[in-house]
Amino acid sequence: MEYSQCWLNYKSVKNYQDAGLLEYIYGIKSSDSRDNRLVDNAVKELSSALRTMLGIDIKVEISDCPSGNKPDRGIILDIGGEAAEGLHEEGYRLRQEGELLYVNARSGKGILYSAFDIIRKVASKEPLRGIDRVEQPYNNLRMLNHWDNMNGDIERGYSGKSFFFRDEEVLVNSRTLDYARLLASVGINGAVINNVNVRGAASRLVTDRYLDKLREIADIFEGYGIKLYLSANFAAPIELGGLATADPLDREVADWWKACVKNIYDHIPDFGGFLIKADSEGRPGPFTYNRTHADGANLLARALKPYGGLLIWRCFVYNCQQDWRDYKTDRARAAYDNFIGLDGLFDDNVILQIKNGPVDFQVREPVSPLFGGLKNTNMILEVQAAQEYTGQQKDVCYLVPMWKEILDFETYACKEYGKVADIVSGRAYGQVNCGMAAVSNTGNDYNWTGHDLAAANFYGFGRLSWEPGLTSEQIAAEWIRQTFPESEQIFKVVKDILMGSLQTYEKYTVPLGIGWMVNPSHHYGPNVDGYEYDRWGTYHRADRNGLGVDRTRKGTGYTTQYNEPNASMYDNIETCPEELLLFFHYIRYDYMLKSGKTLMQHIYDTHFEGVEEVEGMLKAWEGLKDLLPEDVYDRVLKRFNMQLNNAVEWRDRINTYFYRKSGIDDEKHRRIYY
Ligand code: GCW
Repeated sequence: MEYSQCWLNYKSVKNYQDAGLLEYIYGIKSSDSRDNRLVDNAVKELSSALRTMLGIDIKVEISDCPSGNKPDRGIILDIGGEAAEGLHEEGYRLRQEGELLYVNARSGKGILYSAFDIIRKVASKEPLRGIDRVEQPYNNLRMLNHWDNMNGDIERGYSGKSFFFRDEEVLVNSRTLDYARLLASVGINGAVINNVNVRGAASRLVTDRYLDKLREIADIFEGYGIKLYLSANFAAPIELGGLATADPLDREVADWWKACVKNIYDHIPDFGGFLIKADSEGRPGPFTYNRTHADGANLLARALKPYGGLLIWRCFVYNCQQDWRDYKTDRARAAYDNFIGLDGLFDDNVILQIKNGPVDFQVREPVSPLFGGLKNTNMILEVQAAQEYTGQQKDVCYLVPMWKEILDFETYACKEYGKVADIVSGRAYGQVNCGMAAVSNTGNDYNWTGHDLAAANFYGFGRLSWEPGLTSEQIAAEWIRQTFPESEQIFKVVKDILMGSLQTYEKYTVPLGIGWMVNPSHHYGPNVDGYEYDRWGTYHRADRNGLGVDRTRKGTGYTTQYNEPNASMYDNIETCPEELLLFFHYIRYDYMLKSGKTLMQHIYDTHFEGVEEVEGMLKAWEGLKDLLPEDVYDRVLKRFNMQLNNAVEWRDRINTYFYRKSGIDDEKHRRIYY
């Protein structure tokens, strides 16, 4: 096999109590051919999974006639009917009655999602008898963003090369289908397949040069309920169209985009829309023409509108030419400062895509104040499954707990629906075009995600975007049960490793929310001053007395971007959550934390603990040697060894750096390199 099937690599499930309900699958066709394709795929997935898991013969029948002779036992997959009334378009009802398991949905998508749900339940040995549940997605948009380049490289990719592009060509092969299956199995319904930094050949993806090939991908996606999106180049009218300008208010520019979009839909009727990174890190945008980001986004949105397309516009806009001597400019302020004044000015098919934090996917950041700030704008929450700053898929770091914290954050924007989960799902302000996106952590490695355990983030993002109410433990448990052979020991060890991994990573890397301290450009491993005197606006400001950035009212004023009481909470050193203390305040090394430790002692202790915890994980993994497939065991073991080296390097560099700055000894007299 060229590659693994991740969590769709079905294993035998012994003595499943409700197997008797599953021996027969009866699918009812609808009048819509697209729905029927999805139902066909649902039946295919379900029957092959059940055959492998339960080791029984599964009989399948697909009927044209809703009132035909239904079986008296088995699974009935039905679009429409009373039971589907009032459901979300992608939702379904799962109900057992007698010897029948009924699935009712409003579309083929609902049927497909129910199939993977049944598979999940069987893999986890959850009972089906007695079930009567409605499942529907909390977010309408559940997307992955690939930062894949057309030469086959992946920006911030840690799992091999792209499986969408190579040598400036679009790839369509068995991976495309298996990728679609993986996405559908966790409820993801959109994928942007090329990097937001659109350069060179990637600019031409929107042209005839590539559209036929892209249509093949879109077609495979459609059978699994996924829409294809592209990142586009804002300067395309100049680069491709030969126009003198890309000014969003220029008539010819608008016409160029209209023709471009029409041509895309002529080839790909199910096309989702564009994702745009503009005026950010050197990418072109409306600022060149003294236009606003609303002008820029609406220009493209209007071209997409007649076809129902969406225009997703990123808020990652900041000055990346800062002077480190400038204490007033604060990169953390940038997204809010650039976009809050535009609230309400975007067309209804524009969505602003906002990174979870104000800076850039660090291991710990506060939630972006645009959530709770914007009130009349569609939003997507962008998180990064690719572990750029969280161990690059060499170190294990289960990110679902971080994403949960973000979704649970109370913004106080409105009474009932103030949580980030309610804002990005559109509940707070009654919006439809909203949801979540993750920068994908996949590539063409055998296991798709470099680190086998990083697949839990791929899986977990999908599940969480479908249902943010799931707990991190539940998601981990589901993933483990579907990924590994049945064994309580494997289950316990892997679950403990995953659940502790983010905290461990945070302990041995950057303290209390300050961020960065990484090697410039590739971002793996410690380099405390790596960005300190650079232009990127990412400073820790450490001196002999303390460290941290004063982002209070008296400092950069960033705290004022939050609603009350959050603004005051962060502003006051006493009420600021300690895990974010250095993000918001300059703190002396001898400052006493609530734990009764000084800041300096906290830094020493967490760094020693972090390494010990990695040693513990490595040991626990070694204990699984005889239970796991050899290749899985070996791959992960290798990564744990890399992680241990990384953790030791972080511990020693951080401890030494701050010892040298502060001159304060470790109370426990452990080894610090003076
Ligand atoms: O985190 C930074 C990355 C860039 C990335 C950028 C972005 C795609 O270091 O590699 O570019 O964010 O989100 O646009």
